[in-house]
Amino acid sequence: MLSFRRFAPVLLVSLAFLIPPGLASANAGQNAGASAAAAGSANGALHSQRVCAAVPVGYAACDARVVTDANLTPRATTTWGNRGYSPDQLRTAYGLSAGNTLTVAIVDAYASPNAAADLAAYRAQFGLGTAKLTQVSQSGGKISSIRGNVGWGQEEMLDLEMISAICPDCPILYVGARSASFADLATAVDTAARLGAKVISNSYGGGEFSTEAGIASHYNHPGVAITVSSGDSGYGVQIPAAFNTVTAVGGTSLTLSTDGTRAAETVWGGAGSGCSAYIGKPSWQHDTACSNRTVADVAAVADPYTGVAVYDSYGSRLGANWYVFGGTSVAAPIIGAVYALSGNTAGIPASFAYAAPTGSLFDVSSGSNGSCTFAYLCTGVSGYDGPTGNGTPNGTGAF
Ligand SMILES: [Ca+2]
Repeated sequence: MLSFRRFAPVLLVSLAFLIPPGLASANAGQNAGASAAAAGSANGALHSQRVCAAVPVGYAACDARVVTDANLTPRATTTWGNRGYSPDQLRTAYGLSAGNTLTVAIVDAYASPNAAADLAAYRAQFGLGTAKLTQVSQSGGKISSIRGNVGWGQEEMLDLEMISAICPDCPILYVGARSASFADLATAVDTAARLGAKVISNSYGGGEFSTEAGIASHYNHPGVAITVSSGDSGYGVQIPAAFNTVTAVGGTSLTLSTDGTRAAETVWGGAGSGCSAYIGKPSWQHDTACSNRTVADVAAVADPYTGVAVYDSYGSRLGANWYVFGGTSVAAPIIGAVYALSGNTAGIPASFAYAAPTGSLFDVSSGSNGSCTFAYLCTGVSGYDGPTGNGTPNGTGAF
């Protein structure tokens, strides 16, 4: 009896891996439905776990979530096995093909010592060719001066791999901050711009505070598209997504048709949205419920239960290096790479989605990330809404 009790949970977890490859999309669809039922609770009945610890004001946490078993142990496998969307699936869903190849920077705290090797393994699995990867510290020095951190290291791999998935030929610059303080992360963003990146993707955030405008200036680089995850805690706003010179990227649940095109895309219950407490409204935003900056501008897939494949060996055991990740940390680099494909980063690129050609964005119009006084701030509605902004990519025309 004792041995049965000990083995039963293991059996259940093992069975969960026996989903036939052909059912991966159908499985994602089922999961999306269940996730919608648990809207507003990123820790709902289905299981995923944040990979970065919560932090005090003035610091950031990464916005990545890993799919886990019922005990919140990450579900890791030794092969991809069609678990989590592949580069081909993401590009097909969003109508993307080869395009421009602007240099994309990723800014995160800390660094994974296995980053180059793990990125090579991911790209080999999906036939993406050799990465053009450069890694530097927040001051532009050696990446070896930046210490490792498993949670942030997984965030780094998610970011590097999403850029690779959407724009395989884009050079990638990784800039590692020496801590998760906004002071250090902001320095890393300035360094990324100084070193010539035309896109800077940021998949992290922290609570707003009254003197945050002092940080905001570091996220203002005209001529560079700066994408930022909107957060994974449902309705509510965090920085740097709240800064009005960045493209705030919300999150969706994405399901695919049998031909690989988008079957449905709805608001992910964990996506952040709402009105900034301190940052003024940019001239291109015209929604009426926020007198200040409204989050978000656009969106992409973020629901862990319709999540993406990620390869990471730094946080894994026994060679089980394939994971499924979600969080708006997935969405920010996807949108960053779409800007790189478009080749257009003039001025403040966050404004582009507000003047997008007809049909160049998919208008998400269902789902919710919480409750709010003005419905569009926390609900997918026709036209602009908080959780998904102006919508998700249909090609690169809106970017
Ligand atoms: Ca909408």
